[in-house]
Amino acid sequence: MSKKRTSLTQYLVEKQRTDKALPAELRLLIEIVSRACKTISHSVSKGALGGVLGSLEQENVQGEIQKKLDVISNEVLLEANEWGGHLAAMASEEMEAIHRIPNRYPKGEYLLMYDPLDGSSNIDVNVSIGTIFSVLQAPPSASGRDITEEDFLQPGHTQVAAGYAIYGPQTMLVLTVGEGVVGFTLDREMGSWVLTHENMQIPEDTQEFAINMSNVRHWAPPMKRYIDECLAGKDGARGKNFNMRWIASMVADVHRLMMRGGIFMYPWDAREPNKPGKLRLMYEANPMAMLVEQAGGMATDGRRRILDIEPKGMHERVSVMLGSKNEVARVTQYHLEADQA
Ligand code: P6P
Repeated sequence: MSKKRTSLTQYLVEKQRTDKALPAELRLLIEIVSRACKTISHSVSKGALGGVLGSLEQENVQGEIQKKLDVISNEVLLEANEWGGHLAAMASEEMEAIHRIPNRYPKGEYLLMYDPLDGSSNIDVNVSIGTIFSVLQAPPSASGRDITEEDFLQPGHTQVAAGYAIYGPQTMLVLTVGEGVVGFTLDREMGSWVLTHENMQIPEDTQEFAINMSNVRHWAPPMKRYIDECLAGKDGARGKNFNMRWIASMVADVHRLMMRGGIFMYPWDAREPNKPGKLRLMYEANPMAMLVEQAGGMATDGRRRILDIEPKGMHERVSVMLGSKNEVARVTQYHLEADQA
């Protein structure tokens, strides 16, 4: 008799029954986002056969050339979430302004932010990419009026849910509603998300780091100090060897450390000294930081807990160091020591 498999719906319904009940509208939101990710997975997996590869002759708000699948994925999430009555508004990496729910539909209390297809540079070369999402509650002061961008600008510790879908050899959905982290694998034959990872935990120690080493000459001294010690291996200060991975797709690099530990870093660098980093706070760093902390890891910008950062803008960027707690604590300590020097 094969092991009984729990679907995402059953997992969420059972969550609704626990003491920290999962609100019905949040459950609906998660189910709708997960269904949209199935649609995106289907488009991504077609690749060249679906006519969805390649770039458009247009840039997004980040000044990046948009891939066809960036736009398709963004539209899938917009259309999936407009009519449900669970959202007050949405925001996306691919859209400059927030997207309010049209007046023809009922509005709910949640705010959804997402990067519809992160790692776009990997789409055309068949390397894993993903969708990242973050859920906030609209502030009570917003009731009875139009949602504004300011209503989204809440620190990451106020998120009520966060997750990502990774479109790789398997399509997986990794999710937290604030009570640990669970992973679901897409059963393509049944078209359902099946619970396969009931309690994802990040080991506190690791010997594997992820960073784009081609930027080493641009880093600040404490970042160079940490990486130099990793590269020095067992004959150096750390007394152990390290391995390096860099997929250049945040979802894939973070999923690896969610599964086996590791530290992921995208630090400040001198190429754009006025920007704290490349990655976006609201819909990349914050959701990943919530997942990592819920799995026993740590997430900082080199100095501060990411989830405590008070956002100033929807597309604000941030330096990111997250993963195995003891390594993130060490590289953060090096930054703080450098500030004191
Ligand atoms: P680089 C993808 O474009 C992304 O935003 C993240 O998914 C990824 O971690 C990072 O940028 C890769 O940046 O500079 O190595 O190409």
